Amino acid sequence: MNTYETLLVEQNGGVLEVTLNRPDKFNALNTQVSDELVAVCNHTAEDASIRCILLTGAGRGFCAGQDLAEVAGRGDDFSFIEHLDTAYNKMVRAMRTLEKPIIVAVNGACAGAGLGLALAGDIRYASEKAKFLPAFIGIGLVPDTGVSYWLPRLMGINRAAEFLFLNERVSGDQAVALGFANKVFPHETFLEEARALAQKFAVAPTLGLGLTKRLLNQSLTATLDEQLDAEAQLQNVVGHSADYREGVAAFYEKRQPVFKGN
Ligand code: LHQ
Repeated sequence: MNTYETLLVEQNGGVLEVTLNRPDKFNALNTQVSDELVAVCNHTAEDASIRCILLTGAGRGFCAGQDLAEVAGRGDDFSFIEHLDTAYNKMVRAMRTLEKPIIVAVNGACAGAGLGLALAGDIRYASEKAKFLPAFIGIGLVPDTGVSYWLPRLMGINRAAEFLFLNERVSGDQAVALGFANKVFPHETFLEEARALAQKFAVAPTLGLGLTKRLLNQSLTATLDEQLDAEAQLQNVVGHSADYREGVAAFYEKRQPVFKGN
């Protein structure tokens, strides 16, 4: 396993629990954090014993977005393009192309590129203490880290415009109503709920989940014909897998299936 300085990383069974660990900075992002998250995704892709990632934050915040101390006052030669390409965009791409589920457990403030990080996961559970804030326009920036991609798709373009233009601060309940968080739980239990879901995924057909994620990713820009073709292609892959054979056998034998992930 790699060593990480900005993350706590612990494997429990088939779940890799990853905690953003800069609590004094509300887990604000810098290039090191995003590089380490890319390394976590690469490691997870290669290690068959990891079948799900659970991502959360240490302390009061989930992630306050860009660490402003690192970019404030940078001169005209600072390239936002280069910074985003080499840091946060790489992180989003690594998370979306990782063909294993990523659960994001939002424990507190989730702002700016931190919102983009949360949206790059597959399922979001929120604590009652979570608050979501675009933050970008608050400092005169446009959305980045995929936020302008996900929000119109998840909540509709009219609600996305309101949320982004007004820089609204919304609770977990509001995030569920708007369609970008899945569930909210009391702060005391929400991480246990997220862990329980992660353990479920850790014994699920991992290949099937991964290829479902691939289908969902491509559905966002595909035609119906393209999607039907992709479904048929990928069904032909999982349809020859050990987990499919086990699933059907367990159904007829009236027992719980034991999925190995392949
Ligand atoms: C922070 C931060 C932070 C450093 C709280 N940085 N210290 C941008 C630029 C360049 C290229 C790439 O892309 C981006 C994308 C972006 O992410 S833009 C958006 C950047 N983020 C923000 O503007 C959010 C700023 N923070 C906030 O609005 C609030 O702090 C939130 C809503 C996160 C939390 O509010 P509160 O619970 O009221 O806590 P607080 O404001 O008191 O903050 C706690 C501490 O965390 C505080 O430090 P201090 O030493 O005073 O206790 C903050 O300065 C620090 N902190 N966010 N992004």
